[in-house]
Amino acid sequence: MNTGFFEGLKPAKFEGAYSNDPMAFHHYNSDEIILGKSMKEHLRFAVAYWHSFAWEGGDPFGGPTFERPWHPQDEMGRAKMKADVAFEMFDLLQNPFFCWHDADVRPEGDTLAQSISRLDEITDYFMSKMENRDVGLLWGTANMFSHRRWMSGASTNPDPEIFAYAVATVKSCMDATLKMGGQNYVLWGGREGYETLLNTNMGRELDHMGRFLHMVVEYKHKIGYKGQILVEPKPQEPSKHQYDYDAATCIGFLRKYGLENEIKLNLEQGHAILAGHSFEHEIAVAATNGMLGSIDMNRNDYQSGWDTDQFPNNVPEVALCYYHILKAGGLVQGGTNFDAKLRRQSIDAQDLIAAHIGAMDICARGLKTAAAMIEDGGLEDMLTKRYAGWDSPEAKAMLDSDFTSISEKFLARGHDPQPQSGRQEIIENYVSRFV
Ligand code: XUL
Ligand code: CO
Repeated sequence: MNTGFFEGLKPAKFEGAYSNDPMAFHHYNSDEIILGKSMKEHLRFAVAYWHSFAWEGGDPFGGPTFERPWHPQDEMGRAKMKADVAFEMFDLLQNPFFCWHDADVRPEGDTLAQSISRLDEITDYFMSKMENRDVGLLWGTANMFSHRRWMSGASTNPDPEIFAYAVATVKSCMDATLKMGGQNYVLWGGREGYETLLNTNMGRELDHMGRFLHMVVEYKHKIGYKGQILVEPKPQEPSKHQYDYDAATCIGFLRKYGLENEIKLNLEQGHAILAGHSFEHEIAVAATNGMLGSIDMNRNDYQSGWDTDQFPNNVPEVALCYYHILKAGGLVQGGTNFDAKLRRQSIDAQDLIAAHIGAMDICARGLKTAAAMIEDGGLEDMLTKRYAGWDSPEAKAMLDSDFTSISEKFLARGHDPQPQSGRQEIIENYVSRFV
């Protein structure tokens, strides 16, 4: 039975760039072929359960602004109503995937055993709804940051009993992800970090986190899970210092603990900004190290300095992200998860749908722009020319040589190399022609 939450709204259709209908797709045309694959296959959109259905619209200065029929979220009947509404939204958007944390989808039990049995029950309920629909799980994850038990961390908690609680929690979420055919399992370490070094043994905590991730990988193989294991970098918020600061830090950590062939990265636009990077920087760092897994697409408010998790609306930014994703071979098993929430004044059901339609359109424009730049080949040509000096056999041989021989030969040549323009403005103008 339909809940009626989205009453009056129809499945969004592609109507083209000049349509005046705010509830239609203007750019996202799921079956349109771009560089040999449909937009749907390239972008692999996912709805984030936490922001769309679990978040109640509170902020540090005020309580919930959303009044949803599934509130308060403390009872399984209403968790099922929330799931009914979620799948009604998926019917309207035709998004191929969604993502959840355990805490988004089921109320916390009185014991961990009860929480786990509720997760089993609700994920069975999801599966019954997925049977006759074209929607899958992009990733599952455990919320090990909201409840007070996690305040000093999960795998990095000074209390070994909390470490054990974290193991049992992640095990149950991995089991549910496998059961649902989830393509990835994500670990974001919201409280894997610290507030002050005065009470923190950093080396010990890092070793515990490394061992914990090894156990995740061991369990993955034990249960025959074929999905990707991903960690999600973020520099701070909620912890003052988070161990998974950015892509480069995570890669260094994964290499140190011998996990570089088992774990990839889930990168988020807003987290990149918090770390003082651009999103394409993070994507390029992961891609260049063979560790690009998936993306959380959103945007931050550049004025506030917070992780505001807004829906994306900046085509030039998004275009450069997809340019680097396409260059790296695409999202493959990953996807584009809208880790984005409404503003707290956007209280209507229609706002939720419109936010996703707009975000899907922005990503479609970004993808088309990126594909056009790839097809034109201008950026690649400029790179080829810039590094052309390295194509000569003498230059290549230098990389197999040593300091003494390179110095001697260079001095013998008596050459005075002249600086060459980086042509940044010309290249930026080139990019602007496509956006
Ligand atoms: C928090 C964040 C999380 C992760 C999943 O900033 O991005 O929602 O994506 O735990
Ligand atoms: Co995220």
